[in-house]
Amino acid sequence: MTEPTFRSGFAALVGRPNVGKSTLLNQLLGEKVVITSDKPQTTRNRIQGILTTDSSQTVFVDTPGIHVARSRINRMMVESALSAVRDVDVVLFLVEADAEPSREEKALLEVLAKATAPVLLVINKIDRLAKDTLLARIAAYGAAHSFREIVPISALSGDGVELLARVVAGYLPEGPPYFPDDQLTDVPERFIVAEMVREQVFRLTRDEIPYAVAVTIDAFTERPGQELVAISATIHVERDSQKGVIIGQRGAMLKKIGSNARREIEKFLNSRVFLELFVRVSHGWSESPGKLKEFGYE
Ligand code: GDP
Ligand code: K
Ligand code: MG
Repeated sequence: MTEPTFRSGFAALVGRPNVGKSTLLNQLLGEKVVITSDKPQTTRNRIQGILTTDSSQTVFVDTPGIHVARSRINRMMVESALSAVRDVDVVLFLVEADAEPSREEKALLEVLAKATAPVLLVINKIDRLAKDTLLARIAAYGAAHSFREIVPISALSGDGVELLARVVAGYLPEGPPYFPDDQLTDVPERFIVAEMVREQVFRLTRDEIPYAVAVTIDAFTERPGQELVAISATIHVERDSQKGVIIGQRGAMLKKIGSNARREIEKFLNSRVFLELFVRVSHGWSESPGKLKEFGYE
C-alpha cells in the first residue's frame, strides 16, 4: 500500500487594492486574521494565513494592494508584482467581477505572463453580478492572458471559496507541511489585536486620517482565573488636529473605535477583553525609519 500524498506550498494573493484579497484570506481560513475595509491600502504588511487539511497545507500570502504614483507606475507595478510572485507555488490573481480589466491589471498581467508559477484567475464579488456579465468578464480576461484556471467566487459570502481552496491545493508540490497543523498565521496575536484597532480607524474615519494612523500594543495581560485579557493600545497620529478627530466630540469617536475593536478582539481571542486606548502624536512617524520599525513596518 502506498502512503497517501500530502501537498504543501505557498499561494500569493495579488491584485489591485480593494479587490477583496484580505476578505478572501479570512474566508479561506474560516477565521478573521487580517483586517479589511472599503479603503485602499488597508493592508500594510505581507501576512501568511495557513490552511491545513488532511491532505494539504496551503500558505496563502496576503499582500498590500498594488498602488503606485502615476509617474512611476510601471516600475512599481513590476517590482511589487514580482516580489509577491517570486518564491510561491501558485499565484492567485484577484479581480472584481463588476469592473473591466483596468490599465494596472493589464500591466500586471504582462508581469505575470513571465511568472514560472501557475497563475489562477479569481473573479471576486460575483454576488454583485448578473450571470451573463460574469461570462463576458471571463471571456475578456481569458483573452488577455492564458490562465490555468478561472474561478468565480464571492469572498464575502463564501460562494466558491471551498472549491478554490481545493483547486489551489492541487497545484502544490508533494511535501510535508511547513507549519504545525493548528497554526493559523505567521504573525503574533498582539499584531492582530493592534490591526483590529487600526481596522476601526479605517472604517470609522475618512480622508487622510486612516493613513496617518499606526497602532501599538503597550500591555497585553491575561488575568488568570478571571477569563479576561487586559489590553492597552496607543493610536499614533502625525498631527495634533488628527488627534482631535480620533478622540471626537466628547470622546465619542475613540469610544466607538474601542467598543467595535473590543468586540472583534473578543471573538478572535475567544475571551472577554478589557481594552484601553490612548492617542498620541508621533510627528512624522510615517517618514521615520526608527518609528516605522517600532510600529511594525520594516
Ligand atoms: P483588499 O484591499 O484587496 O485586501 O480588499 P478587502 O478584503 O479589504 O476588501 C475591500 C472591500 O471589498 C471591503 O469593503 C470588502 O467587504 C469588500 N468585498 C470583498 N469581497 C467581496 C465580495 O465577494 N463581495 C462584495 N460585495 N464585497 C466584497
Ligand atoms: K481594502
Ligand atoms: Mg487587504
